[in-house]
Amino acid sequence: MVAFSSSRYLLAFLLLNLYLKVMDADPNLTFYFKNFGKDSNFESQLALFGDAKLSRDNFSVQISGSGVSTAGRFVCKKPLSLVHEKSRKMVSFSNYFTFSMSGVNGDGLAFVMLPSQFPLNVFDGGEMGFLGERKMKFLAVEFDTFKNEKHGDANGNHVGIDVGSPVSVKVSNVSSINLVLNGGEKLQAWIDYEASSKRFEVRLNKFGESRPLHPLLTYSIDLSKMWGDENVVVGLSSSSANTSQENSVHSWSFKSGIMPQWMHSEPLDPQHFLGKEEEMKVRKRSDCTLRVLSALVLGTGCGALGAFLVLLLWTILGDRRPIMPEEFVVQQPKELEY
Ligand SMILES: *[C@@H]1O[C@H](CO)[C@@H](O)[C@H](O)[C@H]1NC(C)=O
Ligand SMILES: *[C@@H]1O[C@H](CO)[C@@H](O)[C@H](O)[C@H]1NC(C)=O
Ligand SMILES: *[C@@H]1O[C@H](CO)[C@@H](O)[C@H](O)[C@H]1NC(C)=O
Ligand SMILES: CC(=O)N[C@H]1CO[C@H](CO)[C@@H](O)[C@@H]1O
Repeated sequence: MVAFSSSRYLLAFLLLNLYLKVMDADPNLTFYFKNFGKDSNFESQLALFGDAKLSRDNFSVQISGSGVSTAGRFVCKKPLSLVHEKSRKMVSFSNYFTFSMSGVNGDGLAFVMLPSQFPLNVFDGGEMGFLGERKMKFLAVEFDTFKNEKHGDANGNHVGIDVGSPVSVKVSNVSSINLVLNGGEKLQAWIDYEASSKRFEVRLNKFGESRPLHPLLTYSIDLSKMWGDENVVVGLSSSSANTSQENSVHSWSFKSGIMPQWMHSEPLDPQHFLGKEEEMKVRKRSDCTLRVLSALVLGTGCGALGAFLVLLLWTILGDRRPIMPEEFVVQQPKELEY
Protein backbone atom coordinates (compact mmCIF):
# COMPACT_ATOMS: atom_id res chain seq x y z
CA MET A 1 0.00 0.00 0.00
CA VAL A 2 2.61 2.51 1.08
CA ALA A 3 4.96 1.56 -1.72
CA PHE A 4 2.19 1.93 -4.25
CA SER A 5 1.16 5.43 -3.20
CA SER A 6 4.71 6.70 -2.90
CA SER A 7 5.71 5.45 -6.34
CA ARG A 8 2.69 7.24 -7.72
CA TYR A 9 3.83 10.33 -5.90
CA LEU A 10 7.28 9.93 -7.34
CA LEU A 11 5.97 9.55 -10.85
CA ALA A 12 3.97 12.75 -10.45
CA PHE A 13 7.08 14.45 -9.16
CA LEU A 14 9.11 13.27 -12.14
CA LEU A 15 6.47 14.41 -14.59
CA LEU A 16 6.26 17.81 -12.93
CA ASN A 17 10.01 18.10 -13.16
CA LEU A 18 9.98 17.19 -16.84
CA TYR A 19 7.29 19.79 -17.42
CA LEU A 20 9.26 22.47 -15.60
CA LYS A 21 12.34 21.67 -17.66
CA VAL A 22 10.36 22.10 -20.88
CA MET A 23 8.95 25.41 -19.67
CA ASP A 24 12.35 26.61 -18.63
CA ALA A 25 13.77 25.95 -22.08
CA ASP A 26 11.17 28.06 -23.83
CA PRO A 27 13.06 30.59 -25.94
CA ASN A 28 11.50 33.97 -25.75
CA LEU A 29 12.44 37.53 -26.23
CA THR A 30 9.96 40.06 -24.95
CA PHE A 31 10.02 43.78 -24.48
CA TYR A 32 7.49 46.55 -24.55
CA PHE A 33 8.31 50.23 -24.42
CA LYS A 34 5.41 52.65 -24.66
CA ASN A 35 7.93 55.45 -24.88
CA PHE A 36 11.61 55.93 -24.21
CA GLY A 37 11.32 58.36 -21.32
CA LYS A 38 13.62 58.21 -18.33
CA ASP A 39 11.25 55.96 -16.41
CA SER A 40 11.03 53.44 -19.22
CA ASN A 41 14.52 52.13 -18.43
CA PHE A 42 14.72 51.05 -22.08
CA GLU A 43 18.49 50.92 -22.03
CA SER A 44 18.32 47.77 -19.95
CA GLN A 45 17.23 45.95 -23.12
CA LEU A 46 17.81 48.26 -26.06
CA ALA A 47 20.91 50.01 -27.30
CA LEU A 48 21.57 53.02 -29.50
CA PHE A 49 24.33 53.14 -32.12
CA GLY A 50 25.54 55.75 -34.56
CA ASP A 51 23.49 58.90 -34.58
CA ALA A 52 20.50 57.29 -32.88
CA LYS A 53 19.66 59.35 -29.81
CA LEU A 54 16.88 60.32 -27.46
CA SER A 55 14.80 63.15 -28.85
CA ARG A 56 14.71 66.54 -27.17
CA ASP A 57 11.46 65.76 -25.36
CA ASN A 58 13.12 62.57 -24.12
CA PHE A 59 10.23 60.37 -25.16
CA SER A 60 11.16 59.07 -28.58
CA VAL A 61 14.32 57.88 -30.24
CA GLN A 62 15.54 59.79 -33.22
CA ILE A 63 17.54 57.99 -35.87
CA SER A 64 19.20 60.08 -38.52
CA GLY A 65 18.06 63.57 -37.85
CA SER A 66 19.98 66.49 -39.33
CA GLY A 67 23.45 66.12 -40.65
CA VAL A 68 25.16 64.71 -43.67
CA SER A 69 25.66 61.00 -44.23
CA THR A 70 24.38 59.92 -40.91
CA ALA A 71 23.11 56.55 -39.91
CA GLY A 72 21.92 55.00 -36.73
CA ARG A 73 20.63 51.83 -35.18
CA PHE A 74 18.32 51.07 -32.34
CA VAL A 75 18.62 47.41 -31.43
CA CYS A 76 17.67 44.83 -28.86
CA LYS A 77 20.80 43.77 -26.99
CA LYS A 78 19.72 40.19 -26.48
CA PRO A 79 20.05 38.09 -29.63
CA LEU A 80 17.17 36.04 -30.89
CA SER A 81 17.44 32.41 -31.92
CA LEU A 82 15.04 31.29 -34.63
CA VAL A 83 15.33 27.62 -33.79
CA HIS A 84 14.91 26.48 -30.22
CA GLU A 85 18.15 24.74 -29.34
CA LYS A 86 16.70 21.86 -27.35
CA SER A 87 13.41 21.05 -29.00
CA ARG A 88 14.47 22.13 -32.53
CA LYS A 89 11.15 23.91 -32.79
CA MET A 90 10.94 27.01 -34.90
CA VAL A 91 10.40 30.37 -33.28
CA SER A 92 7.68 32.84 -34.27
CA PHE A 93 7.64 36.53 -33.47
CA SER A 94 5.59 39.72 -33.50
CA ASN A 95 7.13 43.12 -33.78
CA TYR A 96 5.23 46.38 -33.36
CA PHE A 97 6.44 49.95 -33.42
CA THR A 98 5.14 53.47 -33.93
CA PHE A 99 7.16 55.98 -35.85
CA SER A 100 7.12 59.17 -37.82
CA MET A 101 9.28 60.48 -40.63
CA SER A 102 9.60 63.90 -42.09
CA GLY A 103 11.67 65.35 -44.84
CA VAL A 104 12.56 63.98 -48.19
CA ASN A 105 15.07 61.77 -49.87
CA GLY A 106 16.22 59.79 -46.90
CA ASP A 107 16.37 56.04 -46.97
CA GLY A 108 13.58 55.99 -44.45
CA LEU A 109 13.48 53.53 -41.65
CA ALA A 110 13.91 49.77 -41.65
CA PHE A 111 13.19 46.92 -39.33
CA VAL A 112 16.26 44.69 -39.62
CA MET A 113 17.37 41.24 -38.57
CA LEU A 114 21.15 40.95 -38.70
CA PRO A 115 23.57 38.16 -37.80
CA SER A 116 24.49 38.55 -34.15
CA GLN A 117 28.19 38.82 -35.06
CA PHE A 118 27.49 41.92 -37.07
CA PRO A 119 29.53 44.87 -35.71
CA LEU A 120 26.66 47.10 -34.65
CA ASN A 121 28.84 50.13 -34.05
CA VAL A 122 30.34 50.05 -37.55
CA PHE A 123 28.74 52.10 -40.30
CA ASP A 124 30.00 51.67 -43.79
CA GLY A 125 28.08 54.49 -45.40
CA GLY A 126 25.94 52.07 -47.34
CA GLU A 127 22.21 51.94 -47.53
CA MET A 128 20.31 51.35 -44.31
CA GLY A 129 23.68 52.00 -42.74
CA PHE A 130 25.06 48.54 -43.42
CA LEU A 131 24.90 47.72 -47.10
CA GLY A 132 28.12 49.25 -48.33
CA GLU A 133 30.14 46.37 -49.71
CA ARG A 134 29.02 43.81 -47.24
CA LYS A 135 27.46 40.56 -48.32
CA MET A 136 25.57 38.88 -45.55
CA LYS A 137 22.42 37.18 -44.48
CA PHE A 138 19.94 39.81 -43.42
CA LEU A 139 16.27 40.51 -43.58
CA ALA A 140 14.88 44.02 -43.68
CA VAL A 141 11.49 45.60 -43.96
CA GLU A 142 12.17 49.01 -45.43
CA PHE A 143 9.79 51.91 -44.99
CA ASP A 144 11.33 53.67 -47.88
CA THR A 145 10.79 57.28 -48.87
CA PHE A 146 13.32 57.38 -51.65
CA LYS A 147 12.79 56.22 -55.20
CA ASN A 148 16.04 54.45 -55.92
CA GLU A 149 16.15 53.66 -59.65
CA LYS A 150 19.13 51.40 -59.12
CA HIS A 151 17.00 49.02 -57.07
CA GLY A 152 13.95 49.38 -59.27
CA ASP A 153 11.94 51.23 -56.62
CA ALA A 154 8.47 52.07 -57.92
CA ASN A 155 8.07 55.30 -55.98
CA GLY A 156 9.25 57.26 -52.99
CA ASN A 157 6.56 55.94 -50.71
CA HIS A 158 6.79 52.19 -50.43
CA VAL A 159 7.34 49.30 -48.07
CA GLY A 160 9.59 46.49 -49.20
CA ILE A 161 10.97 43.22 -47.88
CA ASP A 162 14.67 42.75 -48.54
CA VAL A 163 16.40 39.41 -48.11
CA GLY A 164 20.18 39.53 -48.39
CA SER A 165 20.03 42.32 -50.96
CA PRO A 166 18.74 45.89 -51.13
CA VAL A 167 16.61 44.93 -54.10
CA SER A 168 13.29 44.09 -52.51
CA VAL A 169 11.75 40.67 -53.04
CA LYS A 170 8.33 42.13 -52.39
CA VAL A 171 7.14 45.73 -52.51
CA SER A 172 3.94 47.53 -51.73
CA ASN A 173 2.85 50.99 -52.70
CA VAL A 174 1.97 52.90 -49.54
CA SER A 175 0.08 55.54 -51.55
CA SER A 176 -2.41 52.86 -52.49
CA ILE A 177 -3.57 52.67 -48.86
CA ASN A 178 -3.66 56.46 -48.64
CA LEU A 179 -0.76 56.88 -46.31
CA VAL A 180 2.38 58.94 -46.65
CA LEU A 181 5.45 57.58 -44.90
CA ASN A 182 7.31 60.85 -44.57
CA GLY A 183 4.39 63.19 -43.97
CA GLY A 184 5.44 63.64 -40.36
CA GLU A 185 2.36 61.76 -39.25
CA LYS A 186 2.63 59.11 -36.55
CA LEU A 187 2.22 55.64 -38.07
CA GLN A 188 2.22 52.16 -36.65
CA ALA A 189 3.72 49.02 -38.15
CA TRP A 190 3.15 45.36 -37.36
CA ILE A 191 5.66 42.78 -38.54
CA ASP A 192 4.81 39.18 -37.81
CA TYR A 193 6.42 35.88 -38.57
CA GLU A 194 4.54 32.67 -38.02
CA ALA A 195 7.02 29.81 -38.09
CA SER A 196 4.75 26.84 -38.78
CA SER A 197 3.29 28.40 -41.92
CA LYS A 198 6.54 30.30 -42.65
CA ARG A 199 4.59 33.43 -43.28
CA PHE A 200 6.07 36.84 -42.90
CA GLU A 201 3.55 39.69 -42.84
CA VAL A 202 3.75 43.46 -42.70
CA ARG A 203 0.91 45.79 -41.79
CA LEU A 204 0.80 49.55 -41.65
CA ASN A 205 -1.75 52.04 -40.39
CA LYS A 206 -2.14 55.51 -38.94
CA PHE A 207 -1.53 55.80 -35.24
CA GLY A 208 -4.79 55.33 -33.35
CA GLU A 209 -6.34 53.13 -36.02
CA SER A 210 -6.67 49.40 -35.51
CA ARG A 211 -4.47 46.68 -36.92
CA PRO A 212 -5.56 46.01 -40.53
CA LEU A 213 -6.98 42.59 -41.25
CA HIS A 214 -5.17 42.39 -44.56
CA PRO A 215 -1.41 42.64 -44.54
CA LEU A 216 0.21 45.21 -46.78
CA LEU A 217 2.85 42.62 -47.64
CA THR A 218 3.16 38.89 -47.19
CA TYR A 219 6.14 36.78 -47.97
CA SER A 220 6.75 33.08 -47.59
CA ILE A 221 10.16 32.39 -46.08
CA ASP A 222 11.72 29.86 -43.75
CA LEU A 223 13.80 31.95 -41.39
CA SER A 224 15.00 28.87 -39.53
CA LYS A 225 16.64 27.68 -42.77
CA MET A 226 18.05 31.10 -43.52
CA TRP A 227 19.92 31.40 -40.23
CA GLY A 228 19.87 27.89 -38.82
CA ASP A 229 21.46 27.96 -35.39
CA GLU A 230 22.94 31.38 -35.92
CA ASN A 231 21.48 34.02 -33.64
CA VAL A 232 20.15 37.28 -34.98
CA VAL A 233 19.87 40.80 -33.65
CA VAL A 234 16.62 42.66 -34.25
CA GLY A 235 16.59 46.39 -34.63
CA LEU A 236 15.43 49.53 -36.32
CA SER A 237 17.90 51.10 -38.64
CA SER A 238 18.12 54.19 -40.72
CA SER A 239 20.43 56.21 -42.85
CA SER A 240 19.71 59.57 -44.29
CA ALA A 241 22.20 59.66 -47.13
CA ASN A 242 22.66 63.38 -47.56
CA THR A 243 19.45 64.96 -46.43
CA SER A 244 18.05 65.95 -43.12
CA GLN A 245 15.33 63.41 -42.88
CA GLU A 246 14.10 63.04 -39.33
CA ASN A 247 13.00 59.57 -38.27
CA SER A 248 11.52 59.05 -34.85
CA VAL A 249 10.54 55.85 -33.10
CA HIS A 250 7.91 56.51 -30.45
CA SER A 251 7.21 53.04 -29.11
CA TRP A 252 8.45 49.54 -29.75
CA SER A 253 7.44 46.09 -28.64
CA PHE A 254 8.61 42.65 -29.56
CA LYS A 255 7.57 39.17 -28.58
CA SER A 256 8.96 35.86 -29.74
CA GLY A 257 8.54 32.27 -28.78
CA ILE A 258 7.35 28.85 -29.77
CA MET A 259 3.69 29.21 -30.52
CA PRO A 260 1.36 26.95 -28.61
CA GLN A 261 0.17 23.94 -30.57
CA TRP A 262 -3.36 25.24 -30.97
CA MET A 263 -2.12 28.22 -32.92
CA HIS A 264 -0.40 26.07 -35.50
CA SER A 265 -3.59 25.07 -37.19
CA GLU A 266 -4.84 28.62 -37.41
CA PRO A 267 -3.51 30.96 -40.05
CA LEU A 268 -2.70 34.46 -38.85
CA ASP A 269 -5.15 35.91 -41.30
CA PRO A 270 -7.96 33.51 -42.18
CA GLN A 271 -9.34 35.73 -45.00
CA HIS A 272 -6.12 35.51 -46.86
CA PHE A 273 -6.13 31.76 -46.92
CA LEU A 274 -9.55 31.36 -48.50
CA GLY A 275 -9.09 29.93 -51.96
CA LYS A 276 -5.49 31.05 -52.17
CA GLU A 277 -2.22 29.25 -51.66
CA GLU A 278 -3.28 25.68 -52.11
CA GLU A 279 0.29 24.42 -51.87
CA MET A 280 0.60 25.92 -48.42
CA LYS A 281 -2.28 23.78 -47.21
CA VAL A 282 -0.67 20.66 -48.63
CA ARG A 283 2.53 21.44 -46.87
CA LYS A 284 0.67 22.14 -43.68
CA ARG A 285 -1.03 18.78 -43.85
CA SER A 286 2.24 16.89 -44.20
CA ASP A 287 3.59 19.04 -41.37
CA CYS A 288 0.67 17.79 -39.31
CA THR A 289 1.35 14.16 -40.18
CA LEU A 290 4.94 14.61 -39.17
CA ARG A 291 3.90 16.22 -35.92
CA VAL A 292 1.47 13.42 -35.11
CA LEU A 293 4.17 10.86 -35.92
CA SER A 294 6.80 12.53 -33.79
CA ALA A 295 4.27 12.97 -30.98
CA LEU A 296 3.54 9.24 -31.20
CA VAL A 297 7.20 8.34 -31.11
CA LEU A 298 7.81 10.70 -28.21
CA GLY A 299 4.70 9.44 -26.43
CA THR A 300 5.74 5.84 -26.83
CA GLY A 301 9.22 6.65 -25.58
CA CYS A 302 7.92 8.54 -22.58
CA GLY A 303 5.42 5.80 -21.84
CA ALA A 304 8.08 3.12 -21.95
CA LEU A 305 10.41 5.19 -19.79
CA GLY A 306 7.62 5.90 -17.32
CA ALA A 307 6.65 2.23 -17.11
CA PHE A 308 10.28 1.28 -16.63
CA LEU A 309 10.68 3.84 -13.85
CA VAL A 310 7.54 2.70 -12.11
CA LEU A 311 8.69 -0.91 -12.29
CA LEU A 312 12.14 0.00 -11.07
CA LEU A 313 10.79 2.02 -8.16
CA TRP A 314 8.24 -0.60 -7.36
CA THR A 315 11.06 -3.08 -7.09
CA ILE A 316 13.28 -0.80 -5.01
CA LEU A 317 10.54 0.41 -2.71
CA GLY A 318 8.90 -2.99 -2.57
CA ASP A 319 12.18 -4.62 -1.56
CA ARG A 320 12.97 -2.09 1.11
CA ARG A 321 9.55 -1.64 2.56
CA PRO A 322 9.89 -4.05 5.44
CA ILE A 323 12.97 -2.35 6.89
CA MET A 324 11.98 1.25 6.31
CA PRO A 325 10.11 3.56 8.66
CA GLU A 326 7.10 5.11 6.99
CA GLU A 327 8.22 8.74 6.88
CA PHE A 328 11.43 7.72 5.16
CA VAL A 329 9.47 6.17 2.34
CA VAL A 330 7.86 9.49 1.63
CA GLN A 331 11.22 11.22 1.58
CA GLN A 332 12.82 8.69 -0.64
CA PRO A 333 11.63 10.26 -3.92
CA LYS A 334 13.49 13.50 -3.35
CA GLU A 335 16.76 11.78 -2.70
CA LEU A 336 16.36 9.60 -5.72
CA GLU A 337 15.82 12.73 -7.79
CA TYR A 338 19.35 13.94 -7.41
C1 LIG B 1 15.77 65.42 -21.23
O1 LIG B 1 16.79 64.83 -20.46
C2 LIG B 1 17.92 65.65 -20.26
C3 LIG B 1 18.98 64.86 -19.54
O2 LIG B 1 18.43 63.98 -18.63
C4 LIG B 1 17.48 66.91 -19.49
O3 LIG B 1 18.59 67.75 -19.31
C5 LIG B 1 16.40 67.62 -20.26
O4 LIG B 1 15.92 68.72 -19.53
C6 LIG B 1 15.25 66.70 -20.58
N1 LIG B 1 14.31 67.37 -21.45
C7 LIG B 1 12.99 67.37 -21.23
C8 LIG B 1 12.17 68.13 -22.21
O5 LIG B 1 12.48 66.77 -20.31
C1 LIG C 1 0.81 54.01 -56.06
O1 LIG C 1 -0.54 54.20 -55.69
C2 LIG C 1 -1.05 55.48 -56.10
C3 LIG C 1 -2.46 55.62 -55.54
O2 LIG C 1 -3.21 54.46 -55.77
C4 LIG C 1 -1.01 55.58 -57.61
O3 LIG C 1 -1.48 56.84 -58.03
C5 LIG C 1 0.44 55.38 -58.09
O4 LIG C 1 0.48 55.37 -59.50
C6 LIG C 1 0.99 54.10 -57.55
N1 LIG C 1 2.40 54.02 -57.90
C7 LIG C 1 2.95 52.95 -58.45
C8 LIG C 1 4.37 53.06 -58.80
O5 LIG C 1 2.31 51.93 -58.65
C1 LIG D 1 22.39 63.47 -52.49
O1 LIG D 1 21.44 62.47 -52.76
C2 LIG D 1 20.90 62.53 -54.03
C3 LIG D 1 19.89 61.46 -54.12
O2 LIG D 1 20.42 60.24 -53.65
C4 LIG D 1 22.00 62.37 -55.08
O3 LIG D 1 21.45 62.48 -56.37
C5 LIG D 1 23.05 63.45 -54.87
O4 LIG D 1 24.11 63.24 -55.76
C6 LIG D 1 23.55 63.42 -53.46
N1 LIG D 1 24.45 64.51 -53.21
C7 LIG D 1 25.59 64.36 -52.54
C8 LIG D 1 26.40 65.60 -52.38
O5 LIG D 1 25.98 63.28 -52.13
C1 LIG E 1 9.13 30.64 -20.03
C2 LIG E 1 10.04 31.79 -20.09
O1 LIG E 1 11.23 31.67 -20.30
N1 LIG E 1 9.47 32.96 -19.92
C3 LIG E 1 10.23 34.18 -19.94
C4 LIG E 1 10.01 34.93 -21.23
O2 LIG E 1 10.62 36.22 -21.17
C5 LIG E 1 10.15 37.04 -20.12
C6 LIG E 1 10.79 38.40 -20.25
O3 LIG E 1 12.18 38.32 -20.37
C7 LIG E 1 10.46 36.39 -18.79
O4 LIG E 1 9.98 37.19 -17.76
C8 LIG E 1 9.82 35.02 -18.76
O5 LIG E 1 10.17 34.37 -17.57
